[in-house]
Amino acid sequence: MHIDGKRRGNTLADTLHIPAHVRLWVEEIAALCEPDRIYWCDGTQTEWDRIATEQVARGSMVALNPEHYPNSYLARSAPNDVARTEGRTFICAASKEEVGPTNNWIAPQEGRARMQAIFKGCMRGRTLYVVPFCMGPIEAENRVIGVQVTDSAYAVLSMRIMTRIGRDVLKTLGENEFFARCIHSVGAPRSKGEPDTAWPCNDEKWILHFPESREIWSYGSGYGGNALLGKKCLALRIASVMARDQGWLAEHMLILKVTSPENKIHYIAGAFPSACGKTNLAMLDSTLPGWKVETLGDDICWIRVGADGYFYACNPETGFFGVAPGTSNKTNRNAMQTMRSNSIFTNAALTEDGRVWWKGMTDTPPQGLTDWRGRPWDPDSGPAMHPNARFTAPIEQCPSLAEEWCRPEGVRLSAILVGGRRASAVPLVTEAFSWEHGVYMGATLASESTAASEHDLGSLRRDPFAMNPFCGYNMGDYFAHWLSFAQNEQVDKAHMPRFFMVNWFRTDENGQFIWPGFGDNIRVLKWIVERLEGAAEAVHTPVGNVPAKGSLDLDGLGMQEDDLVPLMTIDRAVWRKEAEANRNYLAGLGARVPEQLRDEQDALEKRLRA
Ligand code: SAT
Ligand code: MN
Repeated sequence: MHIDGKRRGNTLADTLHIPAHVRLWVEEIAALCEPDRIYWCDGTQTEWDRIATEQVARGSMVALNPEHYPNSYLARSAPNDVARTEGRTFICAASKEEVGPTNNWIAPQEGRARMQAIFKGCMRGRTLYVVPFCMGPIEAENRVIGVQVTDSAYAVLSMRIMTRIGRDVLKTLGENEFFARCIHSVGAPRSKGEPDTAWPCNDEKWILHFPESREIWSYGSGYGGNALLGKKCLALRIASVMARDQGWLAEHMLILKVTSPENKIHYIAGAFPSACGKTNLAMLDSTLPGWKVETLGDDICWIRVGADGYFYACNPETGFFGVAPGTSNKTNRNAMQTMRSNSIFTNAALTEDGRVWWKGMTDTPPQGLTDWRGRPWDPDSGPAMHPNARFTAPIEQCPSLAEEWCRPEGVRLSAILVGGRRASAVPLVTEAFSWEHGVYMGATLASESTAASEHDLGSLRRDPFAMNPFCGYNMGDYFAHWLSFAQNEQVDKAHMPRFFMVNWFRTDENGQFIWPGFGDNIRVLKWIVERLEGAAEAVHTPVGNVPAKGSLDLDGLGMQEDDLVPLMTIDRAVWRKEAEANRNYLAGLGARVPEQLRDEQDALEKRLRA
């Protein structure tokens, strides 16, 4: 393909099927960003190897020891580019009211004008990579195709792990067929003509979403959630709007498969705010003989109602972008195995023999670490890795992967979990009374940060369905959308997934966790499955059904029935406060919170008074 004399595309582009409307759009973006070169990605291993080698040569990545981590790399970010920047993330819908109180808003026209100005010439001296990608299996009817242009090689390499990219995606995209336009730049160097640092980024960051045109403009950051635009930006923020309009759900949920000793299979999705062990639960290593958990996804779940009226879940990604610190062979063996090759590590510490390290991986740090800033580690100068150090690893390498993980039609959902980190009040597991009650549980979901749970309980962070940073429209409308499925004619009401609230984090008077968690969470999943099958007993409480005495399998756990009492008791005084806090929270979300949720609120308060 030919752009102009100076900015020729790679010759590879000649061998790709590039629909004219994609080519034109890329030309338009290139004219704005003025890169030195345009490169169309075909998504092959050869391409990945070459780009990675280039990045190592220019000091942007470190090749890890191939004996321990074949074909894997460590990247170190700029110290001011280590996480998502929610304060700089905007939804450019027609009105502020439409995005609601949980989103930042800029009017679309103003947003566009700003992006045109700030992207002008921002890629000078760099390569513009074109990454055609697909969220969901390519052959799935409801996959979403996007094209990301980016000047970040790290983003290109990461996108190849996290999504389906390249030749096959372009081949399936028809002439004039819709694709999500995703424009990303790490931002111009601060002073003109300045050479790029190992991790270029800009102090000024803008993450803009245009839900109407399904378009994303991201400037100034190379970090995962800001730069891999298929993930949070498209598969959650934009997709949540598409889902609202088209009658499906784009959720921040894991998907797992539970198999019982009798070979009964259930698929379960789960919404958990960050730092609640979502990835660990998705890869749970069962401690109950005969009970098996397999993984389908750890972050994003698209849910659709099938022609048969059941709910079908699908993970639109192909990789994990997981938090590294705390991950070890003790806490998550499957994750450790998954990232043993073909992976990218970001802001981890480096050992003398070319391996990565983070807190929790081993009891004591190895000698001679290089810290995440690339300096010999001095324990007095802070942790060796960044607390948000990440691993990016292909899902296919996960030992606990369920073979049907990428089935185009998805898997039939039996249950939906919602859970946060709660030192008090919330029982180990609570079954909702109804779909509406379950939506209420999701809508009022809250979590304490680790630090907060040690000190005061006041700093409870609200995170409805763990979607607070990811719902691309008004939260009240989002709750209404969830509720609408109970009235949806397409839905088989007898087979809707059942809601359960879980909490692995309740502590005793000494601040110690009461429940062992991790692999023993299978005991809770077992109870849930047995509830679904009408086998396990439950006790009715004002907040939902909790396990009856003897119904939770404690075999081999070393805990007695009495030890469970503090995990299951509902303290009415505490819960009246909890309910009041819920009421205030919902009120703060404004007038679009549906009446039906207020009814659930009233009903809860009434049950607590009775
Ligand atoms: O920080 S990211 O959005 O990239 C990942 C996450 O929060 O799950
Ligand atoms: Mn997430």
